[in-house]
Amino acid sequence: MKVLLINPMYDPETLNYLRMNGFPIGLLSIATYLNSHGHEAKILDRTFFDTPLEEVLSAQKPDVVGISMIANMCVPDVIAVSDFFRGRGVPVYIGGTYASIVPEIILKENKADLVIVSEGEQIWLNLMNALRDGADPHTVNGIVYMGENGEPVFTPPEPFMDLSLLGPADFTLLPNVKDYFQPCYCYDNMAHVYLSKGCTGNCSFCFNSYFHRCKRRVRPVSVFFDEIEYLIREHGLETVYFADELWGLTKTEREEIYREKQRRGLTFTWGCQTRIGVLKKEDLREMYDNGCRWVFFGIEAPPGHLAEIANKRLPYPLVLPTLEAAREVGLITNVSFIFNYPHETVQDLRDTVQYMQSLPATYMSVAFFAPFERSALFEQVVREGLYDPPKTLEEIRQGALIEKIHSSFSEVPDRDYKVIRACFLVQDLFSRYPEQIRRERPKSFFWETVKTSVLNIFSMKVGQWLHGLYYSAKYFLSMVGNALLFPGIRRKYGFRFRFRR
Ligand code: B12
Ligand code: SF4
Repeated sequence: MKVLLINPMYDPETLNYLRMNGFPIGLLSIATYLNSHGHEAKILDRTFFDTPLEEVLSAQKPDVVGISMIANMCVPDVIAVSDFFRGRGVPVYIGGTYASIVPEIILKENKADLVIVSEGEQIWLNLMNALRDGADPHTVNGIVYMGENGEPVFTPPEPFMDLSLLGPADFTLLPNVKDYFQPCYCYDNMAHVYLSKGCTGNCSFCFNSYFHRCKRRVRPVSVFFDEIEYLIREHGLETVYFADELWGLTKTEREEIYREKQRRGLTFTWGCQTRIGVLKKEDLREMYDNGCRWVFFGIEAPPGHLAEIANKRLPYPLVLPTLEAAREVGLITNVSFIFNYPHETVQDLRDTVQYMQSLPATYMSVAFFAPFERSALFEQVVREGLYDPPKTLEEIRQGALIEKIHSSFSEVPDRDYKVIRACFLVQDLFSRYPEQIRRERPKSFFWETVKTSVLNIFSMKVGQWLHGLYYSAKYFLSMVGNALLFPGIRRKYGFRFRFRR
């Protein structure tokens, strides 16, 4: 079967970044798997190529089109692409992390022939084999389709696949591999590649429990390194961001990574996201010695009842020593927190601010809680009547601006949240990398960001760049304004700038 897998473009109304690159890893994996089983799959990444769809259709003549919907930031293009192909008789299947949690809405608006829930490779193969053999695709597991009575029908879930059946992703499916590379902290030519999928955690706000069923699986390390080695040798990849939710859970796993990296003589730098409690000081040192330069820890709430709401289950006494150890061995650390938990009080936010300011992390990221369908916290806020969930794709699209508080779940005024978040952002602008990194890469985060933005002019259309510049300037000014113009709010939460941490 001829399959065209499409990564949709961002919604220009909600895209307030200059550019967000990143391999469409899920699509690459599905296309590679289909091709290795006798189908003919191609990828069109509309974040780079806005070739008119008429041209795409006449050049490729796909039997089926697949659209990836990993988040709510691409809804208008998902609709446009789907309407175009379905209007010309080509079936459209939609999948990805976000599509998986809102299949009913997609189907009720008649934007797909079916939605694929969770991991796509095996389900796609089963669907394509069914179509090739003239069988009914609705007999395939892991999909949702519109039943005759106008209600969505879920087929039984497809068991997770054995990841050792997946070979290295075929990057030749992307004609512009280098365009995906970007700077990350003070390191260049970075791309996201994944070694493991899923996480053992069950945080109440996260998509993991539904999407990965709290299971974590690891690919063969040699396959991961085949991908990296190809990207380094053919395209000059220098830095890897592990796209894993929970990197390096066991010592055996970490040691296998280091051994394989050394065996192949690869010297790339890298970073990852993991959990407090997984890594001791000697592990962090080993990571640094093996090229790691940054670690992202999701902390999300201070110890106490907010942590219980988040169901984070962190070993809190280890937070401070882990961050101190990471700093000492030379790793950049980024810790994330969530504001706007249901029923959060002014005192809760004060506690969160004090806790955050007590941590020796290089960066602190703040996100405003926005409920993900099918997560425990989503169910809670709907049950308590605090949240009226989106019922249409248009309402989903409206919810895509991440720095906006779409629904307030707490008694803290929105202005206070915005001011405190802006204070952390401004503080981060002046944060300093650990000494070892400053010696290795004497670059400033602030000036590197400015440089990247300017260089982006050359890789984007002028209109696109001006649009991005307008939003970025607006975002920057509102951030600085919020951080500096409300000293009363800063005092209310005991926020004091800690520059040059
Ligand atoms: C790398 C990454 C990116 C990259 C590349 C994204 C891309 N095009 O693949 C970049 C940096 C561009 C990015 C951007 C964003 N991301 Co992102 N990203 C990730 C990350 C870390 C890894 C994804 C990955 O490659 N995994 C490995 C592959 C194999 O898995 P996969 O992508 O899930 O693909 C499988 C299935 O989803 C399914 N599938 C995927 N696509 C399709 C398509 C079809 C047709 C079918 C049938 C199936 C299918 O099958 C695939 C193979 O098994 C995940 C976190 C995570 N670890 O999952 C977040 C994640 C997907 N991102 C997220 C978010 C919120 C965003 C942004 C909105 C960030 C922001 N705040 O601006 C944007 C939105 C981008 C958009 N297009 O709308 C959320 C989505 C949550 C949700 N349920 O909505 C996640 C889950 C992080 C999180 N925990 O919050 N992201
Ligand atoms: S630890 Fe991270 S990935 Fe795992 S369930 Fe919690 S938020 Fe999700």
